[in-house]
Formats: sequence, structure tokens, C-alpha cells
Amino acid sequence: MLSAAMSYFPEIPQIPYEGPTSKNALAFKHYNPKELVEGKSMHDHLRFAAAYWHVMRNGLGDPFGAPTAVMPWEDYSDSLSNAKRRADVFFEFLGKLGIDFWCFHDRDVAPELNDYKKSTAALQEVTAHLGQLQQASGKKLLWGTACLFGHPRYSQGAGTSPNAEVFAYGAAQVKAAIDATHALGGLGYVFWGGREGYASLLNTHMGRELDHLAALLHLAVDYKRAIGFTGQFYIEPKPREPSTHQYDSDAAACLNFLREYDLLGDFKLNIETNHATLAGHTMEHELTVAINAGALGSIDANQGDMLIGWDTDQFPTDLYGTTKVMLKVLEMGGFTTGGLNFDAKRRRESHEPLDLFHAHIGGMDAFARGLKIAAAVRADGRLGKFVCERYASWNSGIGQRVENKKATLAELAEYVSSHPEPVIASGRQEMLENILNECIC
Ligand code: XLS
Ligand code: NI
Ligand code: NI
Repeated sequence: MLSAAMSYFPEIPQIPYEGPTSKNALAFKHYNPKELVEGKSMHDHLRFAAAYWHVMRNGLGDPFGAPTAVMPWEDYSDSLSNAKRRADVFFEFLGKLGIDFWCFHDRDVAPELNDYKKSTAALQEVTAHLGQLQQASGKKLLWGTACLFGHPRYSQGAGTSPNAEVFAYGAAQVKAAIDATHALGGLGYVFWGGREGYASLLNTHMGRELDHLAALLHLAVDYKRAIGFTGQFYIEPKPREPSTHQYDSDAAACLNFLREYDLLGDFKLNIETNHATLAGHTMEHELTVAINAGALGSIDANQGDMLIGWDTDQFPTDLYGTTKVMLKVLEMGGFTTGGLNFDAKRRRESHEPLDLFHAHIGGMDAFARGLKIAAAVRADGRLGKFVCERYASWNSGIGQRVENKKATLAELAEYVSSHPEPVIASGRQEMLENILNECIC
């Protein structure tokens, strides 16, 4: 375990809050954890988490070039000592940034040893070490997950593989990952199905694959109950990449799948900004669909690049984006088990460990500003009032009768016959956009 005197980031201080006028690159300008917004601390509103895979395991390679990230603590072996040292580095990183939650895949924290028993034993050993680090630091696991997309055995899917033995292997891996998450007191567990889809329908039995995916999720729910794991299960929608089409393509598709297979009571959604973009939606759209179904659980906070058509997983810096996310989170009444997980990586050019800090400081400040602006929009009240008034015709008369399922088609025809042509009010989009801009503080 890391001794108190030893540091893997000796040049990085504890990142302080210095306020909006600070020019210190290693300070927060807006994220002031104790500051109250709508009566709750920023820390408790935002529930920031760091992603083990991006912080510790992402070498910043791309399809055209080698990894560039400098990781002085790595010996690049599959040894458990390397895995444990990495965990020490990660917890020092969390501590210096004041990030209190984290997320991982099984294969991020412990090596894949091409043998289920050996890989699982390695995971258990590293999990014990992570448990000690959690205990010493007070950090909490937001969610865990199994990597069912990296190994070649999953090249044709895991839960949706045409090969039943691969399904069994994936299910066994899910069991071990739920065990690790449970041992670490995880608040949640995510299913992201990067290979749960197809490259071509010429070789795919879509109906059977969907049945099998649902079977895997039901097995996981049964197992969770059997071992008394009370963490929230989430599905993370994404339309494509790496598969051509992924079954969990967007929030609406996931909700339909969960309803069809009687899983809605056991799952919520983990919505990722860049995935919304890939699905041709705004993040607000995806969040709204999830909230309407009472199923928004957690958020993978990042942003895409509008000029590159893939999941670039950039750190969130767009204030309109963070404001709109926080408007939705406040409207929902805040997170319960979930939080804002930075599923984001540095650019390949930002290869120094220091860049990990700049990246997270920027993301945290962007969300802190988004939260403050969202609270200002709500306090201003004009936007909320406008939307209320826009739908006022539903609060009485014929509108109310339709909402209450009292009206008939014949009654509506009679109503229209005896009333003048409806007068429609302006949607005032530009005025509302101006109000949003006025609230940017
Ligand atoms: C990939 C996903 C992945 C999940 C966890 O695009 O975002 O990182 O969050 O498996
Ligand atoms: Ni994600
Ligand atoms: Ni992603």
C-alpha cells in the first residue's frame, strides 16, 4: 500500500478552489465543493467520478498511431504488483482532485489471463487491495462493470454471441465483476453492450440475440438478489461503435427492450453525452426520455467532436452542454445512486500525467458552472413559467377532458364545430435562448 510520504505526482498539489479570478491552472475557479446551490453542496449535487479505464489504462493510441501517454508508474506487465501500484496511483489522483467516486471494468483493474479461474483470482486479489484504498481514503465506487468487448472471444458479442459457450463465459465474467462490485460496496453496476449488436444482418438472428441478451440480464438480476447486492443496475445506450448497430442504441430503444423483457423494474439508464450525439440526439433529449420513464440513473460526462463522427470521449467544456445537463438533473431532484462519471480521455497530444489534472479540473469547473447557471435559470423563473403557460389550455375545458381520458372523438368534432379557428401563441424560442444567455454567470 502507498506510504503517506510517497507520491506518484510529486509536482501536483492538492487542487484548491480559488474562485473565478484565479489564474492558477491547478485550481478550481468554480467548483467549490462546500458551496450551497439550491440548499445542497456542489459536492453532493455533482457526485463526480473518475473512470479507471481512461485515467489509468488509456495509452492514448488511435487507429493510426501508437500510444503516447507517459505513465512512469507502469512496468506494462500483467503482474498483480503492477495492478496494485496502478490502484495506488489512481487513489492519489482522486485524492488530489477531491473526486470521491470512481468506476471500473474488471479488466481495467486486474489482468485478463486467458483463463477464467486465474483472471477471477487476480480480480479478487486486486479488489481486496482496492477495498483497502477505499477504506483509507473514504472514496466510493459509483459503479463497476465487466469488459465484454475487448477480448477476441467477444468479437461476435458476449450476451448476443452466436456461440452459447461464449455467452456462458460472458455470464461468468459478469458474475465475477458483480462480486467485485459488491465487495467494494458499489452503488451501481453498468451493462454497456459494445459488441451486443451486429455488423451484418446476413449472418445475424436478431430475435434470438435479443432474447439471449435479456436472458443474461435476468440471470444477473437473479444473482444480485441471491447475494444481496443492492446496487442499481444500469444500461448504457450507444447506437454503434464498435458494432455497426448496437441493440441498446438510445434511451428509447433501451426502455422498449427493458419493458418487453420485463426488466424495467430492475434497471435504470446511464446516459453518455457522446453516445447521445452518435445516436443523432442531443444529451437533453436522451436525459428527458430517461427522466420521463423514471429511469435516469447516472451520467457518463463527456462530449464529442462535431467534426469527427466517433466517440471521441472529450472532457466536457461546453457550458451550454453542462448547463442543460444540470437543468435536467435539478428538474429530476438530483442523483440518488448515480453521479457524473468522466468517461473522457485526454487528446493524444496531451500525453503528460499533468494533463490528467488539467482535463478533470476543466470538466469539474464546467459542470460547476453549469450547475450555477442552471440554478440561476430556475431562480429567474421565466423559462419555467413560459413552459407552464404554453400548455395552460390543457388545464381546463376540453384539454383537461382529453388528459383525463373523458373526451370522445364525437365530442371533439362537436367542440371544433362550435368554436372559432384556434389561435396559436408563439414558441418564442429566440427569446428563451436570450434568457438562457442572460443567466450565464
Ligand atoms: C464506451 C462506453 C464505456 C462504458 C463502460 O463507449 O462509454 O466506456 O461507459 O463500459
Ligand atoms: Ni461510458
Ligand atoms: Ni462511450
